[in-house]
Amino acid sequence: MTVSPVSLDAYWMPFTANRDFKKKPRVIVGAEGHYYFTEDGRKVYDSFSGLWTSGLGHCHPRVVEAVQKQVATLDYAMGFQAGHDKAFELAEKVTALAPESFKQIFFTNSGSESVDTALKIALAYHRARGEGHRTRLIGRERGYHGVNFGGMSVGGMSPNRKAFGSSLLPCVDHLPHTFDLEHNAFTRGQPEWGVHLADDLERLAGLHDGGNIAAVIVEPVAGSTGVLPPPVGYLERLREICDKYGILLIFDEVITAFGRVGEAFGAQRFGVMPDLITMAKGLTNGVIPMGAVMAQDKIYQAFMQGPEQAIELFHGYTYSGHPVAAAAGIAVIDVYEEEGTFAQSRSLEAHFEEVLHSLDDHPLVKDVRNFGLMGAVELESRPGAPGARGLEIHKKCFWEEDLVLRNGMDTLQFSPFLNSRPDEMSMVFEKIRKVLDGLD
Ligand code: PXG
Ligand code: PLP
Repeated sequence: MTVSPVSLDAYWMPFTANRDFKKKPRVIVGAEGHYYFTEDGRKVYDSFSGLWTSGLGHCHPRVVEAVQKQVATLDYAMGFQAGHDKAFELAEKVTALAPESFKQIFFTNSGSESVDTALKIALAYHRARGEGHRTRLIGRERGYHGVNFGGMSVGGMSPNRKAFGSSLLPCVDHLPHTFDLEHNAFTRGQPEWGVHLADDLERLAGLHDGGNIAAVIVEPVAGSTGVLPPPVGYLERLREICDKYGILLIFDEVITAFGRVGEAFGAQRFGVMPDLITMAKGLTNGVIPMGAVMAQDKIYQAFMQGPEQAIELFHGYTYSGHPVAAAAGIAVIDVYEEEGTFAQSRSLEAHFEEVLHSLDDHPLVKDVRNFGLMGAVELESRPGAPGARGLEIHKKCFWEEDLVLRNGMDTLQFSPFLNSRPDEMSMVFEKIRKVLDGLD
């Protein structure tokens, strides 16, 4: 490190090659708008808007002001058997953005907590209706639903499950993923091929009896695995099969909510209504950690029975609805509305698709895919060294091109700001081509 005198040893970094990173750390010390400031005094462009989090850009003055004000007014308030104004206000604002049948929202502190909360709500909902035998949960291969035990169990990322295999939840199955280069390579938007993969849910319903399945959870567009948009008709088909067997459909919208796919929620963009929606990231623009689960009214109402003094759902976090996070969320939604962010995001899709797919012809590129303002460029791996090429590009971009780039192994991922400047979007891909050209 060049500026801070501190040692790097104490911090066990998340999802990071700690030893490699600490040899030559890439340290960010500030941010404004679309740029980070590095410890060695450079200004670098953020091509991932945080970690899919910060669609409005960094340190938006409206949000900064709201947070500063709130932390000096009410820093924390007990949230169990007590409430505070900002949590109620945010709940109303988020549900107002959603389709009408979503009327209640439960706050958490992250996407992982939101997923585990949604799974618990699904199980408890069936129990409240006298169908406590519905315990089976269905996820999807290559799905990412966070790192807690529930989310990891329904998730389908093999490296994240490997060390924990024997401790995952029982009664979980997975639908097949929709990635298939033979049919879907270089697709722009939703692939035409693959709707039949949803029919695997029929097979699982046949195997276990659909009446034993509690819920199916999918990301409307799989994000973390490297952007897999749903095949045309796929989400509709899942909804149909869930309806047929009384299975709840959960959309994990931790990435896709709040403008990432040009609407408040992916559910609206695809015109498919799930029963529960999880969210995080864009809920506060990443400024303060916060997540949530939004439920269709019928689900909340199913819990509202029995003695009125009884707690209906034995679940909650110390920081559920945290006042400072809620204040950030309120300010962020105000900005989304005032600046027309979701429409702006939608209007940038065509240019993004164009510049992303400008890499289609590069000899190192195996596939390019996109939906909304989500994009991925999958590279040929270096023989015997999967992930090495992706990490090398990430480092070259950071040190030589003043560009922060996200790579998941050898897949480069893109999450442009929802208010990106088209020329900056173009610049990102010009720089990446230059770096790719210089690789062996
Ligand atoms: N569900 C989905 C769909 C996610 O994308 C989570 C749950 C977990 O959220 P938390 O807040 O617990 O991390 C996520 C998070 C990447 C990347 O590079 C993706 C995520 C997180 C970090 C990096 O794609 N997704
Ligand atoms: N562990 C202990 C010992 C606790 O007392 C609590 C909460 O009171 C938790 C874990 C859960 O923490 P949180 O509510 O922040 O998720």
